[in-house]
Formats: sequence, C-alpha cells, structure tokens
Amino acid sequence: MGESRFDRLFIGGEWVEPIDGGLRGSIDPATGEPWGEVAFGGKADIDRAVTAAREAFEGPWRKMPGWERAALLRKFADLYATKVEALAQIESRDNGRAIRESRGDIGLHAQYYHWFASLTDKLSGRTIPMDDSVHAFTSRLPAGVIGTITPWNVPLMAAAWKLGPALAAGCTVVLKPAEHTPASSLALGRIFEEAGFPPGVVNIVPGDGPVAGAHLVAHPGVDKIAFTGEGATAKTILKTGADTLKRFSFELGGKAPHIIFDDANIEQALNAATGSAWALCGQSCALGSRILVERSIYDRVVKEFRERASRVKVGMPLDPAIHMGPQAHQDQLDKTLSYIGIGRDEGADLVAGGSRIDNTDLQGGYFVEPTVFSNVVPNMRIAQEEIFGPVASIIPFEGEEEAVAIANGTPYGLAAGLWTNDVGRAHRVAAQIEAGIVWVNTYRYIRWSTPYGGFKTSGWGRENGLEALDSYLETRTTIVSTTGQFP
Ligand code: TXE
Repeated sequence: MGESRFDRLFIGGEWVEPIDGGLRGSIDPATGEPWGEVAFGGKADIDRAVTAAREAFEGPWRKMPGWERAALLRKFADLYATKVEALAQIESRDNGRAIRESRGDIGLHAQYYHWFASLTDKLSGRTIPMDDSVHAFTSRLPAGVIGTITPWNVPLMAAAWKLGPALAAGCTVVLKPAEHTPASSLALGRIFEEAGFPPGVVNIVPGDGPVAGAHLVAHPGVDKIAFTGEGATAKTILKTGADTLKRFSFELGGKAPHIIFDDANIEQALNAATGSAWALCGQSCALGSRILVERSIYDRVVKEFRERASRVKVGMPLDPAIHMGPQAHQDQLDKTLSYIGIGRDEGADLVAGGSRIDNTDLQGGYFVEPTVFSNVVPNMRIAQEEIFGPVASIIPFEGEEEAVAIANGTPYGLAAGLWTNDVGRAHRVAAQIEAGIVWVNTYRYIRWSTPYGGFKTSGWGRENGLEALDSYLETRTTIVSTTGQFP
C-alpha cells in the first residue's frame, strides 16, 4: 500500500477492504473539504481484528523472548524516525496542526518506542519471603489483547503512548483512531509491516466511536481498553464494557492552571503561558488554559497576552511559517465559538480575538483567532469546563492560599504549572496541587520516562514511565510447597 493511501484496513498483517464499513472522505480542516478517502471499519471488521490480535497473542507474540520483541520494536522505531516528515505531513493535513509542531512532536516518538523496547527483557517479578515450607514468587504477564481508542488532536502521540508499553509488555493491539483523523494511524501499519511484526500483533481499524469503538469495548475477546478522549465518552465506555469486566485506562480532559507569582521570571513565564495557550490550536488536555496571575503583575500579564495574541500567525497548517492552524473539525470549531460566546455572556473581558477567521485566504477552514479573556472569575464556565480551543482565561489571585484554592477548584486534575523564583514556595505550592503532573518554571516538558495521567476526573492510570508498562501487565503469584505437605 502506498505511503499516502488509506483506503484499506490493516488486519492480520494484510491490507483489507472493510466488510461492513466503507470509504469516507477525511476532511481537511484548513479548507473544510475532503482530502483523501479513508477505510472505515464496522462491527465485523472489529471482530476479525480482535480475532487476528488474539491469534497473534496466543501464537508467536506472548511466547517470543523479550529480547526478540525488543529487536522488532527497535527496528520499528528506527524506521519511524526516517518517516517523521511524511507522518507529520499526513497528520497536519488531517488535523490541521501547524507543521512545525507536528514535526517536533512526531520527531520524538521513535524514542518512546526505543525506551519501551529497552524494558521488554526486564519484566521480572519478586521473591516473597513467607516461611521455609513454601517458595513464593510473582511473575509479570502480558494483559492480553488491548483495544486502544485514540483522539484526533494527537493521533500518533496517543498511539505511541499506548502501543509502546503494550507491545513491550507482550500484548497485541487493535488500534481504533478517531473518525476525524484516521490517516496517520493507518500509515503506522506500513511501518509495522516493514519492520516485520508478526501478522495480527498490531491491527488498525478506523471507525465511528459509537459503532466500531463501542463494539471493541464490548468485545469479550479484548482484555483491556486504553482510551484517550472526553470524560463523557469514558463513562459510556465503562458502561458498554461493564459486562466483560475488562481493564480500563483513561486519559481524559483537563483545565490546567498555569500560576504566575510576582517573584517569577515573568518573561519566561509569559513565553510558556502564551505558547501553551495556543499550541495545538488549544486542543490538548495539558495546555494551561487557566492563567492564574498574582494581582501585582496582573495588568502587565494581560497586556502582554493581548500583544502576543496579535503576533500569532494563523494560517495553512503545512506552511512552516505559521504558529497555529485551524480547529481540527467542525464540531470543535462550533464548541470553541460557543464557549467564546459563553465567556462574553458571563461578563469576562474579551481582550483579544473572539472570532472565527474567514478571510479570503482561509475561507472555509475552521480557523479561530487566538482569544484572551481577562477578569475571569474562577466559577465561570470558561474557567471550569474544557474548551479545547485557543482561548486563555486570565484569573487574578492574591497569595499562595488563593492560588492553590483556584488551581484545585475544578473537577479536573491532569496538569499544572507554576512560576516562582522562591524555591520554598515552589515546593510548598507544588505539593498542594491536585494534578498528575506539576511543572515548576517550565511547562509541557515530558518524556517517555515520565508518568502522565490525571487525578480526579482527568483519568485512571498513567501513561509513559514504568507505570505505563505496569498497566499492560498482570501479576501472577505462585506459591510452591517445598515439603510436599499441606498446609
Ligand atoms: O472526543 P471523544 P471528541 C475532549 C475535548 C473535546 C471533547 C470532544 O474537550 O472538545 O473531548 O472530543 C471514540 N465507544 N477531548 O468528541 O468522543 C472516538 O471515535 C467507544 C480531550 O472527539 O471522547 C475517538 O476515537 N469509543 C482529549 C475517541 O473515542 C468511542 C482528546 C475520542 O473521542 C465512543 C480528545 C464510544 N461510545 C477530546 N464514542 C484529551 N484527553 O486529550 C467515541 N469514541
């Protein structure tokens, strides 16, 4: 299959036509027009993908020595590294992300696969002291067939975060990418094929969430669902999968506070806070969408946000000079514009942006101006709910106690940032933040080795790091009598 053909599903090591799905035009969010035909699978396609994954799991994969799995994963990672540009072009085309961002993000993925490859032969258990009459030990075993359901904002990153640890653990996978952005995930299939993975270890079936996704979730042949997406979808998934009592991990939304104290390096803080507000066009769960600013520097920060918003270059995603592309799809555009309306109605001050960009060059695309609200009150909906658009809400605070209270005052708990030059304050405040990751004097810096996931409604479990590997393993305890006697 050609690099840029997406009209087949990848099942059991073969490129096959959908049985009960079909072809669908994938929309270019920069124009609103279809840019390519993508195969969508239905329930029967999910069935055969799960069968292929099960056969691969029971057959070659779980029995393969760890070092051999590692060699395949490394080969895959090396090939992946040679295809960063092609993958970035596909992903930016499909989800509208600025190409400079896609290159930066996708350029790191090979390291995720390499890092998990390095763990495949280190899945050791423990010896547990009991008494001389028994020898007790644990073994770490792959969890089985994994259904991975990924979102449209970062399809390849979400796949790397799930497939790296799942394959390293000895699991097999059915990957169902989001319906809005399936193309780059299908391109992954070619790399797995080229790397020589046994058929069925990785299967890729784009499809509609409530059809293909729900069927994967309910499938008795699937042992675990690894999901990234919206909290409401996670609740539906839990109900759909309840009868099978399979395992679940959830990476859900966020409303990250980005706290700036007046003793911080303000220039650095502003670079991070403005960069993070508009990266991925605001479509990432860890972005600092609430900017909490100490009252004494509030006016300065608002002024800087306004000025910097006017300097953001919005344009066609494949243009290397632009900073921000369109929203990834029509529904997200509508959601963002509706929240901008809500912010206005709630009485926040709109200091920058606030509209769709629909000029001649960008007509038909889902472009929104970088938007800034000031004088946002913590209980306003724009400060409580995930917008997932380029909308920054700047909230004033007085002192540490209030900063912490506002930071923790949403149902979310994924990420947070704080800026201060007082090391005591940095530790004091970080220790009180209810979030799975807290950045101090930096923001959005993560690697394959750093666990990532949410407190509260932001998720279950952790991706990346040793914790991610754990989440694709089962522990078996074996207790052997050394005397042949019971008990
Ligand atoms: O997410 P969904 P959507 C948030 C963000 C965004 C909102 C809506 O706020 O505005 O969610 O995005 C699959 N059974 N995030 O609607 O629906 C679907 O096909 C099984 C935050 O796209 O959760 C896709 O593959 N699967 C987030 C995946 O779920 C189902 C990233 C995600 O789609 C399904 C994305 C079902 N019943 C959105 N329904 C983050 N944490 O970064 C849908 N899906």
